[in-house]
Amino acid sequence: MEEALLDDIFAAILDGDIPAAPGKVQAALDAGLGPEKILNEGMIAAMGSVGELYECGDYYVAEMFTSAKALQAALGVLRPHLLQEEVRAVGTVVIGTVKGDMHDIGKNLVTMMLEGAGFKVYDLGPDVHPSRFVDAVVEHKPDIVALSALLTTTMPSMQTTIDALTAAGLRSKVKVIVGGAPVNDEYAEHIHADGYASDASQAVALAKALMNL
Ligand code: B1M
Repeated sequence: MEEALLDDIFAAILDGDIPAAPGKVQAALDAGLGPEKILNEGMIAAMGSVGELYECGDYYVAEMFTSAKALQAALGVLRPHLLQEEVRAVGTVVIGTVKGDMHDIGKNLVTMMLEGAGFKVYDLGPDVHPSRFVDAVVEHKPDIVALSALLTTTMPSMQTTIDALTAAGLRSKVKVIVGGAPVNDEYAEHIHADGYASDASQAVALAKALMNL
């Protein structure tokens, strides 16, 4: 029963079935499946397969895009179940996917989990130029700047964003954390970020640790 419900979600996202995906998630919630299980074993697992199909040439960008839309539609149903009650503002984060990179699903999940943990989050969206990060730091005075990148070709934009913060005299005023599929601890160290998180829960743990919470 549980497996069948997760398979339905997996299939709806893999097939890019935008109208069906939210209903499949609702059915799993109604049957008592936990939101994190639905997210990890149904939705994110399906996106992993989408990536594999793209890599071997069975899917094109259009299919990847439709699957992403189906996941986003399904996330609308899951969102309230992933969020805990906000108790207090524990810190402020400016987040964005770096310049040249349109992938925003992972970044949106990180945003959602940080908000759930009580952070005030300013989400600048995808494809964010370093100067926009600088402007947002001046405007919102965050404790943390969180950078996401999904492409090996856009990882260097993390470095240029950090360089822009340094040039603007802001680097010492914020902690910079980085994440996204091709990013790792070594790269974070190499660009002098303050930390790397492999997924949304780790991003929350890292943000809390940097705030000494
Ligand atoms: Co693209 N894409 N894509 N894509 N896409 C990948 C990333 C790819 C791995 C597919 C593949 O070849 N297997 C590949 C990158 C190869 C590489 O560079 N190593 C790729 C490519 C090549 C491309 C294009 C270049 C294709 C083309 O046009 N020829 C193009 C680039 C466009 C651009 O950005 N300039 C492109 C386009 C697209 C779509 C627009 C169609 C769509 C994105 C839609 C959207 O995001 N709104 C898309 C999709 C959907 C994917 C895959 C299939 C799925 C990504 C995703 O949403 N995963 C992806 C394959 C894959 O990842 N297996 C692929 C689910 C998400 C929950 O995971 O984003 O990893 P993820 O986020 C995780 C963690 O990484 C982490 O936490 C999240 C939650 O656990 N995390 C952070 C992320 N950000 C963080 C920030 C933090 C901390 C943790 O802050 C501290």
